[in-house]
This record gives sequence, C-alpha cells and structure tokens, in this order.
Amino acid sequence: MGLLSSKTKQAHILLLGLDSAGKSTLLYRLKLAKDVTTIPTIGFNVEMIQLDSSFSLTVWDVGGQDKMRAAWSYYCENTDGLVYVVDSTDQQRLDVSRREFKHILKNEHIKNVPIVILANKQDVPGALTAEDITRMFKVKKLCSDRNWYVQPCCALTGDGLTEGFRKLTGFVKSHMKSRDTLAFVQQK
Ligand SMILES: Nc1nc2c(ncn2[C@@H]2O[C@H](COP(=O)(O)OP(=O)(O)OP(=O)(O)O)[C@@H](O)[C@H]2O)c(=O)[nH]1
Ligand SMILES: [Mg+2]
Repeated sequence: MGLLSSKTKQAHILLLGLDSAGKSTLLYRLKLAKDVTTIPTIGFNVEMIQLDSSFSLTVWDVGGQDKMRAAWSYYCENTDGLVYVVDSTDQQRLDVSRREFKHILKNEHIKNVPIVILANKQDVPGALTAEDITRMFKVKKLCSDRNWYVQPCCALTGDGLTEGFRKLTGFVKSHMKSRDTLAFVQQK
C-alpha cells in the first residue's frame, strides 16, 4: 500500500466476536485477498484496509476466547465503527455470542457507534441466515440508538465481506460527520 494522502480520512474499527467466529480469517482475506491459515488470536491483530481512496480503516481484531473477552472493553476507546462476527453454524454458542454482544453495546465509548454484524460461514449447509441472526440477537431493539446492518458472508471465499465493510464505511462517514458538527457547535 502506498503512502496515505493528507486528504485520506482514517477510522478506527473494532472487530469482535467469539473465538473461532472467523475474525482473523476475514481480516486477512480482505487485506491479502487470499485464504490464510489462522491460529487463535492471543491479544490482537491490527491491519489497515482501504476500500476507497479517501477513507482508510484501521481494523483491530481482538481475540475472542473466554479469557480475552474481559479485555474487549479496553479496545473500545476511540472506536468509530464495530464489526461483530457471528459463526452462523455454532448454534450451541449463539446465546453466549448474543450475551457478549449485548454486554459490549453498553460500553460508554461505543455509544451510538455504527455496527455491522457479519453472519459468517454461510458456505456451511444449515448455517443460520442473516435474518435468523437479526431476530435471535434482537438487533432492532438493541441497536435502536445507532445505524446497523447484518451482512451474510463467507470469510473463506470473501463473499459478502466487501459489501459489509462498504456498508460500515458509509455509516462511519456519517457518524464522524455528525460528531464533528456537534463538536463544532459546542465550541461556539
Ligand atoms: N467453513 C468456514 N470456515 C471458516 C470461515 N471463516 C473462518 N473459518 C474457519 O474458522 C476457524 C476459526 O477462524 P479464525 O479466523 O481463526 O477465528 P477468530 O474469530 O479469529 O478466532 P479467535 O482468534 O480465537 O478469536 C478457522 O479454522 C477458519 O478456517 C467461513 O466463512 N467458513
Ligand atoms: Mg483470530
């Protein structure tokens, strides 16, 4: 990637979800356009993704293992957008994932921050659909204070990933704009 021009805006994106949801696989699929073999993330990975010339995303992929989840809240500061990844085949842990999702939404630093939920592993027969996950996670109710979207995807092939991140970019741009306007008005 070349140097970023001074006109390029940057956004800080937090990528969360339970262990094995597919966060690192999708991050490197987007970054490198190929399938990489991942190992469980201890700590975090951070990568810059640029989907258009005027906007770049710094994506923080934080490990989702049980003992890592307590640390999620430390990564919320300065976040402009959240991507929450769900393993659509892991019906046994869907409730745990929903609970963690509900919990992180209460974090003061990500109040009103836009969200894209990625319903991952759509290549697996029997995977829950984006509509199933919207309903089971009560997304309409929990996210009524912010822009949100649920995108079906497959991190292995990349299907749906660009669409999901483009949707998020649109939300983040308008979120940053209204935040800047508010700060400007408050300064006066
Ligand atoms: N079938 C299928 N497998 C996937 C998909 N995405 C990820 N996987 C597999 O799921 C496993 C876990 O993927 P990771 O990307 O390491 O998961 P993670 O969310 O980063 O997990 P932690 O780092 O532990 O939080 C790997 O074996 C991936 O190959 C997908 O879309 N379809
Ligand atoms: Mg990982």
